[in-house]
Amino acid sequence: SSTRILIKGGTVVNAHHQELADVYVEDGIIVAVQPNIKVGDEVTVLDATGKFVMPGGIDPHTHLAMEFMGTETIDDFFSGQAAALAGGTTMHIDFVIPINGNMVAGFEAYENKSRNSCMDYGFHVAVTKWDEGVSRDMEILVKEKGINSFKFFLAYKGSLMVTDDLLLEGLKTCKSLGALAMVHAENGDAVFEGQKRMIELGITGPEGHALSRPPVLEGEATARAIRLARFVNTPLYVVHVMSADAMDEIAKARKSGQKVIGEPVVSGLILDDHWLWDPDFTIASKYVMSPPIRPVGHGKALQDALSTGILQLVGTDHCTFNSTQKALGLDDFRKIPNGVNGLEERMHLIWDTMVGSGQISATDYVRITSTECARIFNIYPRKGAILVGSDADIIILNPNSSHEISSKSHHSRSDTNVYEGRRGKGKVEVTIAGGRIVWENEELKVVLGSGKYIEMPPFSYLFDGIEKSDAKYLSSLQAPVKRAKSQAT
Ligand code: DUC
Ligand code: ZN
Ligand code: ZN
Ligand code: ZN
Repeated sequence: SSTRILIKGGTVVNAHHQELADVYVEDGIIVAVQPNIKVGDEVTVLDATGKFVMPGGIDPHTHLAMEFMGTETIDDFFSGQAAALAGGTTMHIDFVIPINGNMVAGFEAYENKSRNSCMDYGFHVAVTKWDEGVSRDMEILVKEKGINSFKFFLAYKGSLMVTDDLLLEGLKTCKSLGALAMVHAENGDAVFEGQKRMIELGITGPEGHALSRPPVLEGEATARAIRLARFVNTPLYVVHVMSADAMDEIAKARKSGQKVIGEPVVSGLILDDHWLWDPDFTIASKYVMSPPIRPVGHGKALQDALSTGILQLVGTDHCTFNSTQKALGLDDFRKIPNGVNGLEERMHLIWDTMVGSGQISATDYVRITSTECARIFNIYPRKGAILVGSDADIIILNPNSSHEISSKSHHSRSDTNVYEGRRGKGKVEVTIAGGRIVWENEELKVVLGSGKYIEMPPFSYLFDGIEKSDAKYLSSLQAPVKRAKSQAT
């Protein structure tokens, strides 16, 4: 049976343009975008008068069903995706963590975890060690498995962290495969030292987390990764940019023409670190993530950078643990599982904070929540657009309605929410994923197994011009200095 939906009378917003138009969907694909589309009675009609019709959100950064810090995230692919759909996100890209360094085995494990998906998804794969097996695995993942990005952790010494020699090998291999290198930019050795310092001072609570890994360590690692990517001449994607320090490095590199992408996350844009000083451990510990949520001022600087194009897209780093899991670190902040929620809240919070406040337009909103992600990971215009032929991943947002966030009503399995009690303008009233209405009248109607794995091809637009600049560099080396033979005696 075919599903046919007509969305009537709304303002259709794409990253490049907005217009009053109807949108007609058949069998999961957008087949018409124009005013006054006429259809028969077998079609489900949604009235979007006075509302915005936009591409579903794409979250470039989530961790569902991840084993981490001695436990596993409370949201798996089912609960995480259901939460996402209720909040207007219709695709996410999760991070495959290798099994004992084995990336293909890790990928297969994530294929299993995501088997019953109710929305479309893709994967990045982390690189956590280096040998010939790794470069072969990277090649298999790019050429056969639909992977076009690899993440390198410069923090988490002793588990996920990579050293500079490994990062350099990884950057070279990414470049040769047309894959995008991503970095978690904090100096892991210095974080380790900072943690020791706090414990020696007797600071064992959640505030020690913030104090042990200050912005300067994020700035250092961001600068280092950017410079090494420039040395290799390959594009770089900096995940979860949390500080002005890191953002300044990205701004400088972009100004010089280097291809560096910066991804702030909702928590870094909106929250500040005062929560970590809360006397109630349950409250303070829920804000523990890495890099840490920063002091007042950083969030606004990141918002400004997003609105001026220094930063390009917004993720969440959704990585949820309930309060009993967070209590693993009751006596030692180093054992608090790192991570906050955001997958369900991202679209609402960014609308309220950035569009509701007048900082950006609706078209910019679509760009930073959906279109830019699709372009970077090379799946545009199938994703990230309301165009004829695009996948029918669509939201209807009512700008005149409002929304309150609470763990009592959210769809994540977590018993807490870092945005508890927050009210904002704008409400996603309908979510259409893969041509199905999955969220309407505050009700989820997800279909297990309907989510598709989206293969992401290599060599995105970020690789344009790299061959040419390499050739220019090489030819500049091929004019050796002429020295007289007689001097060599
Ligand atoms: N940071 C987090 O807070 N959680 C998951 C991994 C990470 O880098
Ligand atoms: Zn990270
Ligand atoms: Zn505050
Ligand atoms: Zn992450």
